[in-house]
Amino acid sequence: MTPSTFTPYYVPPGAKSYDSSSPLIHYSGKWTDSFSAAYVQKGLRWTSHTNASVSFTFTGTGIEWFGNSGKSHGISDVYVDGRLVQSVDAWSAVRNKQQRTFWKFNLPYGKHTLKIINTGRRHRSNRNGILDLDAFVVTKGVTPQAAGPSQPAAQPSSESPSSPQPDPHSQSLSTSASDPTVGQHAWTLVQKGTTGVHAMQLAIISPTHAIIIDKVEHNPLTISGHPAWAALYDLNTHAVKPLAMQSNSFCAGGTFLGNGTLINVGGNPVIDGYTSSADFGDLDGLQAVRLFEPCDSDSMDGCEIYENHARIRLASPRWYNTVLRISDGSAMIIGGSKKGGWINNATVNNPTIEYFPPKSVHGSNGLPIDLQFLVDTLASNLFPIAFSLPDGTVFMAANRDAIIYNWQTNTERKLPQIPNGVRVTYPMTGTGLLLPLSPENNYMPEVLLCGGSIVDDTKPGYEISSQDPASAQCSRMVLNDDGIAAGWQIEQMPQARTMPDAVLLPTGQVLIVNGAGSGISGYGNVVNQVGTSNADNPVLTPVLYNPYAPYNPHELSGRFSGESLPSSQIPRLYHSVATLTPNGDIMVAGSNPNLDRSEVKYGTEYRVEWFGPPYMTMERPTLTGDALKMIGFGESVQISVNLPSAATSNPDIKGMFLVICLRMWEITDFLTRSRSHGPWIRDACRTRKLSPGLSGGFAIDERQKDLDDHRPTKRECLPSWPWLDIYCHRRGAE
Ligand SMILES: [Cu+2]
Repeated sequence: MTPSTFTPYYVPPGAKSYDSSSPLIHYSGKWTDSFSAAYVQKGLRWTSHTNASVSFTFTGTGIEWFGNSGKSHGISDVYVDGRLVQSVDAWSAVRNKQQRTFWKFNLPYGKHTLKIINTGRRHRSNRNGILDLDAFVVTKGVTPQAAGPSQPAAQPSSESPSSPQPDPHSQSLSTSASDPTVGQHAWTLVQKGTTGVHAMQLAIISPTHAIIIDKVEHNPLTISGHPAWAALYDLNTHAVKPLAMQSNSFCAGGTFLGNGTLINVGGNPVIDGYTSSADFGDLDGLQAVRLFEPCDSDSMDGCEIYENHARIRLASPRWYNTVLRISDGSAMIIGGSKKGGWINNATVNNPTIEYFPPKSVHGSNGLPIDLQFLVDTLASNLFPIAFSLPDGTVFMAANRDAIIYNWQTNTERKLPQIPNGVRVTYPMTGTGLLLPLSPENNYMPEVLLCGGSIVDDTKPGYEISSQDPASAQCSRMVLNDDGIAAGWQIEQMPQARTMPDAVLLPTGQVLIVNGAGSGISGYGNVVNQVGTSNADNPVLTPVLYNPYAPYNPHELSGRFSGESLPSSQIPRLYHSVATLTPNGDIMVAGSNPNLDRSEVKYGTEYRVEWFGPPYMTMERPTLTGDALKMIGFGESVQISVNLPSAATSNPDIKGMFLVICLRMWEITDFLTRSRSHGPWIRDACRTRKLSPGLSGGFAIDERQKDLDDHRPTKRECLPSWPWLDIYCHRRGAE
C-alpha cells in the first residue's frame, strides 16, 4: 500500500472534512481550481484577487482550514461569526501542502460561520498574495454537558510566528479552607496551557522547561510542514516549541544519565499507511537512542534531540522498556517487547537488560544480558517498575512479582509476591515509588506500589471488559532482611485506580492522581470499549498519601486523605502524566487511548492542569546569593537561606529544617512515571534534617542562616543531578 502523506491534514474520529469543491462552501470573487494528487480530494481552489472571499457555515465546536503555504501566499483576514479573529499569513519559504493554515477550537457547540477574505498583501513583495482552500475540517464535539475529549489547541510556536492563538481557556478551582491545619492555604487546581503534542512522556529538563515526547501522530503543533511529536513546554509562559525527532517514540522509555543527558530509547516501527511518514523519513524507533543534552537557556535556542541511527542504537528492539539510571551513572534498559503489541507474550518478549552507554559485564560484550525475572513474569510485565537503591542494587516489580537485582554480580533476589493477585505493570498498570530516604529510617529504602488490576493476564481481549474493576491496593515493603521477612504491608486507596500517577512532594507526601476506576491500559483490545479506550470510569480526584502516618491494620485507608483536594473535569486515562515542577506545583497532562488524535470520548487530551499544594501560597525560604550549579561528590556546601517569618517565630518549626533533594523528572513512558504506563523512574532522594545537634548543622537565631549541609555518605545514593529544595515544615504537615 502507498503510505499516506504525514501532513497536518487529518480528520480525527469525531470530525468531518469538507473539500474545497463542497457545495456548502460559498466563494465570492474570482477563484481558480488546481488539481494534484497531493491535494485533499485531488483539488484545491485559489485566488490572488484582493477582497475575494470564501465563507462556510458549520455546526460544531471547532474549525480547521487546510491549504498550501509558500512564497506566493499572502495575508488573509479570518472572521468567525462576523468578528475578525485573526490575520493569517500563509507565506513560507518552503512550499508545503495540506497545511493547517488556521484553526479555532473551543467554540460553544452550535452553528458558526467562518469567512476568509484575501487582503492581497504579501510578505516581502508588492505583488498580490494567494489565498487558497484545500479543505475545512469541522470538530463536532461531544454533547455540551458530557465530559468529553479536549479541544486541541497549540500555542504559538517559534517556528510559525503567525500561528493562530487558541482561546485563552482556563478555569480555576479552589478548595474551601475548612481544614484548620491548612488555614487560608488550600490546594488549588488551574487549567492553563495546552501541550501542542500529546503528552505521552514528560520530564522536567531545566528550571523553566519540560520536555514532552509523544508518538508519531497528527498533533496540532507542526514542524517543517508536518505534525510534531515532541516539544518543549515553558512552565512559566506556557508556550510550546516543537522539537524535531527522527524516529517513532511510541511507548519508548527514558531517564537521565549521570552527566544530565536525557536519553529516550526504544519505541515503535513506522506504521505504514497510517501515521506513516515516508515522505519525511521517520525511522523505526524500536532500537532508537534519542539524546537531549542539558539545556537551560531560557529561550531553549539550540536545544535539540540528537539521533544518529547509523552509529547509536540499542543492541535489541524494545517497545515498552523501562530505563533506569543506576549507581554508576549509566542507564539500565530493562525488558520490553521486540515489537509493538499489547499484552506481552513469549514470542515477542525481550527478557533481557542492556546498558547505555553499553558495557561489557558478565561476558556480555555489550550485548543484552538474560534476566530470568522477565521470563517468569509473563504476560503482563511490560514497563517493569524499577528503582536504584542506596546500595547500588535495583528493585524491580513486574506483574505480581518483585526482585532485587544486583547488576554487579548479575544475581536476582526474589521478594515476596505482591498479595491478593494484584498485577502492577502494563497493561494492568499500577504505579510505584521509592519513599523518601531519611535520617529517621537510616536511609533504608522502602517501596510503595499502588493500583493496577487483578484481571487475569492470560485471558484474550474479548474476555476482558473496560468495566472490570481496578485495584485499590497499595503494597509497601522495607527492603532490608527484616522488612522482606515481614513482607508486604497492605493498604487501600479510597478509590480503585488503574494507570495512576504518583508524585513525591517536597513535604514527603505522595500525590496520587489520574487513572481509571475500571478496565486496563491500551486501546482497541477489550469489550465495552469507550471510543477505543480499554478503560473507563476516570478517577477525577487525586488523593494524598502520608508515608509517615502510623499503620493501622484496621483502617487500611488511614494514611490517605483527600477531602481537601480539588477535582478535575478532565479524564486522564492511558498515556497521561504528572510531575512535580521546579516551582513546587504539579503539572498534569496527557490522556490518549487512541491510535491517532481523536475527538470522540475518550479523545486526545492536550490541556494542562496544575495542582498547587498549600505551600504554594505560603511564605517560603529563599536562597540568597547564587543558586548552586554543581556539587562535587564529597564536597561540603554552604547555602545561605532567608527563612520565612513563620519559621523564626513558630517554636514547632524553629530548630527543625529539612533539606530535600528531589529529581524532577518523571516521565510516563519514559522518564516519568506516569503510570499510565510506565514505571516510575524517580529514584530518590535523600531527606536530610539539619538541626543544631547534627554535625554540620546550623544555629538558628537570625533570619539569615548559613546551612552547612553535610554530604551524602554513599555515592550510590546520588549518582547525579539532584535538585535541592529547602522547605521548613513539620514532617507530614504542609
Ligand atoms: Cu504506551
